[in-house]
Amino acid sequence: MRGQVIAAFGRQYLVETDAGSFVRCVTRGKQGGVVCGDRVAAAPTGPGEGVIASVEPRTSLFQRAAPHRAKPIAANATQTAVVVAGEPSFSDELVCRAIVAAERERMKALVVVNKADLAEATRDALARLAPLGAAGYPVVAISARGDVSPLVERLAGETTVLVGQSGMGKSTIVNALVPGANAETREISRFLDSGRHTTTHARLYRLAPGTAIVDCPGLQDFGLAHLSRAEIEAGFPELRPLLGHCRFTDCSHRSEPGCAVLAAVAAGRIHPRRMELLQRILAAERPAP
Ligand SMILES: Nc1nc2c(ncn2[C@@H]2O[C@H](COP(=O)(O)OP(=O)(O)OP(=O)(O)O)[C@@H](O)[C@H]2O)c(=O)[nH]1
Ligand SMILES: [Mg+2]
Ligand SMILES: [Zn+2]
Repeated sequence: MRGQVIAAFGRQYLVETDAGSFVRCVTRGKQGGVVCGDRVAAAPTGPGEGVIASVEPRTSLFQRAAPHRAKPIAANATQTAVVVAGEPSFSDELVCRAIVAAERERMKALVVVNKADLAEATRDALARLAPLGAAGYPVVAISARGDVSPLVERLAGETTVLVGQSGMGKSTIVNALVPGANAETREISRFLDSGRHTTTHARLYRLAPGTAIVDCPGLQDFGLAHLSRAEIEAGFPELRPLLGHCRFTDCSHRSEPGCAVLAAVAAGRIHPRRMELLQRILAAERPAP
């Protein structure tokens, strides 16, 4: 039988078959490496149970990575929605990093500012996200407790991964979008007395044929050790037309004469905060030899 992995917990996988049934699967031997969203072929081993025999080639693999350790998040997704909120506070560097990882996989990306009902904090959050808006990314304000329609418009026909720091309201958004999803949110987890991160594994929910969202555990960091210097630079779309136009081919865009990127910043065509984030990320992930 063929199907899609809709949840991955350790080495256990929940597979939704193309026929519409749910099968609890394991992998045999040292295959591993199965990710939420993977399309798989599985062999039944009992009622509602099976073994994953093979994984189909992926159209995308959204992942973060520490040096020598990849941390896959979701396979075959077409879009990343980074969820932030006015409260608790968020890191614009983490947002930027997640978007760079999405760009690497040719996925679309947008930022969702949740908790729009907290008006003052939301205004501040939107102001901090202005550089991303200027770079061309949609920035959509919603309240998971109220109106989520500005987000719904962006989801049609896509498989969207909801990522972000803990407590931003990803699972609350899922519950607003998917009747009966019952994703665990902070209130429920407090009640169950579980740990700090409310969501513990990625889970795919179908909204309509061809439209799905993936709820993920909260992230505290977003390593990009799997990306080259060039891939990190290309993760800033406003830089792409300039790359290769600096006087020196190995230009670091810090202080070199004839730097096309610094010229664009000086001319106000690139937001200085975006440059700052690029340099921070490059310094952390790809220190110059
Ligand atoms: N005021 C307000 N609170 C919200 C909104 N959406 C979510 N919250 C609250 O924010 C808290 C965190 O929500 P969750 O949905 O559990 O957050 P999460 O991003 O899934 O967190 P992790 O699973 O730990 O990554 C809960 O107390 C929610 O009730 C909103 O639109 N407005
Ligand atoms: Mg959650
Ligand atoms: Zn340069």
